[in-house]
Amino acid sequence: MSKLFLWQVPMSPYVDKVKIALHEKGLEFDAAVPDGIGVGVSPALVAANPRSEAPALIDGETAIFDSSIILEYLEEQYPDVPLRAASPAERARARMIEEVCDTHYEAINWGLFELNYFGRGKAEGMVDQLFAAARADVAAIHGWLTQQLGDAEWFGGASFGMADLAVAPFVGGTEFNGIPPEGALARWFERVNQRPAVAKVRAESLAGAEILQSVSGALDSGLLKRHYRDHRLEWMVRAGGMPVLLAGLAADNVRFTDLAVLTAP
Ligand SMILES: N[C@@H](CCC(=O)N[C@@H](CS)C(=O)NCC(=O)O)C(=O)O
Repeated sequence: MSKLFLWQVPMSPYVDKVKIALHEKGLEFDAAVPDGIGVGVSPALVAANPRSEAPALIDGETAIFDSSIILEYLEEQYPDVPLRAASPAERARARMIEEVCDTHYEAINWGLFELNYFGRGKAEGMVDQLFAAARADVAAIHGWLTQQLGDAEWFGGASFGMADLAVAPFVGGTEFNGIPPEGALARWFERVNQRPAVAKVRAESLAGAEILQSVSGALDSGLLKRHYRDHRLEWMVRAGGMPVLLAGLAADNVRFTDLAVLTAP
């Protein structure tokens, strides 16, 4: 078996989901950050992922993109340490939790990063309003996650599993942006961070986050265009940030998915 390889970027919850699963399964892998994320296209990344996003996993001749699809692949290809629950109903529940985190939850964290690290909303005087919207949405998502957890120790019930690794990076991202979890969710977050795989990935993510201190000027200099994909766009509009979005489009530091990338050389 050739060694697995993962394209990664710092502070990506999607990348971190995959890394936690790889460590939990005891799979060795190399990882690298592609050139040209955020502007331009890295031919090496696009060869593995025509969407030009991390994570992308390379396993010998097989290249896979999208964290959820990668997790399914790992579970099927490397079943020795299973991370899925035994029952179809529990598996479905874990997938629903993952879906909510990948879409609605990620969009809020995205907004928080925009405000905290990319200076978005200042020129329009909208920072307080957008923060308030983000706080309210975090409270809603954390409330829902707390319900999902119930009295159980893990999102997967009695044992750690896919749902736990699918939630942890997002709660970490929110905490990094100044909104820590509370109550049962906070106790779960403490527990989950005691797992060596989660702790290792979190430490690497936080170390990678240092780059954020130097990126605030990247939007102005044209070095970075932020990808307003899917729910991120919805979040900004719903939070009242239409003027922020329009300013970003005018300044050309906001971008949408470019389908030409699918066939980029
Ligand atoms: N649905 C994808 C989303 C992956 C994604 O959005 N990755 C971001 C990093 S968090 C990325 O690589 N963006 C590329 C860019 O901004 O150019 C997944 O689950 O893997």
